[in-house]
Amino acid sequence: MNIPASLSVEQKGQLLFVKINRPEKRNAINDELILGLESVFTSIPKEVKCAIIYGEGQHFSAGLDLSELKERDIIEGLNHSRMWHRVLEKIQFGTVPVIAVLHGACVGGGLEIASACHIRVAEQSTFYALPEGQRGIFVGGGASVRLPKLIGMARMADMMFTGRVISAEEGILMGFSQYLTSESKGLEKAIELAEKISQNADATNYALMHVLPRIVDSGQTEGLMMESLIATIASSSPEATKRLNDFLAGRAKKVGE
Ligand code: 1HE
Repeated sequence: MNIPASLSVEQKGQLLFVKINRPEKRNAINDELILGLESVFTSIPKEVKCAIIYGEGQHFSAGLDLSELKERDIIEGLNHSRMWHRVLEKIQFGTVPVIAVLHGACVGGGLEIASACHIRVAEQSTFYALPEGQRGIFVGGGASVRLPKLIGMARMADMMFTGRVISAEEGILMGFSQYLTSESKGLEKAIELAEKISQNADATNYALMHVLPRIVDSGQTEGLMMESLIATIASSSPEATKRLNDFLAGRAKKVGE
């Protein structure tokens, strides 16, 4: 793995902790960092079941490192955006579900990274913005595809038209984050969730990561067929048979337990 100093990666049992570690620049994402994320998410160790990404310092991420932006010509700019797309697809469609723990600024490219994750836990201090509108540029890390699916097109357009800053509470109501915690409690919550996710059958996690988004992106006819196919594949695994038998024999937890 090619891990830059601005990224810390630690495996603890079945969980992988990925920390963006560039607090002096508010975790602004330069090329080294984004390529480091690619390296991490393309070489997840086999025994890992869930990854957690979070930021060091006062902010999750201030987005793209703007000091690198001014040095690119048009073709380099296109390649750069396509590189972000490639890396974020590796997070979204990698081998394990990824939980983002957010605090402070979650803006621009930072918001795009969080959007590519499977679950978002926001601490009270989190705020969201797309300053691209004010900087005279446009999102280039996949936000226009992923963010409207989470919060709706009108809200994303508003954020860019007006520079609106969304609070942690608003982020929950809009559907961007799924959990809101008090300050410094996000990681704890993410670990609790990651442990639950790690206990799922592999086929279920696979279906949620790789098939559900494709169903959502397709038409009803194709979507329903894909659902039938993956439902049949998942329920014919030995793991599913065992879990169903456990429930019928009273050995499995009831809903909510
Ligand atoms: C940076 C960056 C950055 C901070 N690139 N260097 N993103 C933005 O437009 C957000 C710009 N950043 C901010 O609005 C603020 O920095 C924050 C609200 C996130 C944090 O404020 P604060 O008061 O804690 O920090 P600061 O004093 O503004 O910044 C500390 C240092 O980090 C300072 O450098 P220094 O050398 O003067 O100490 C800042 O210049 C530096 N810094 N943010 C480079 N973003 C795939 S396309 C995605 C397109 C985008 O993401 S556009 C949105 C970019």
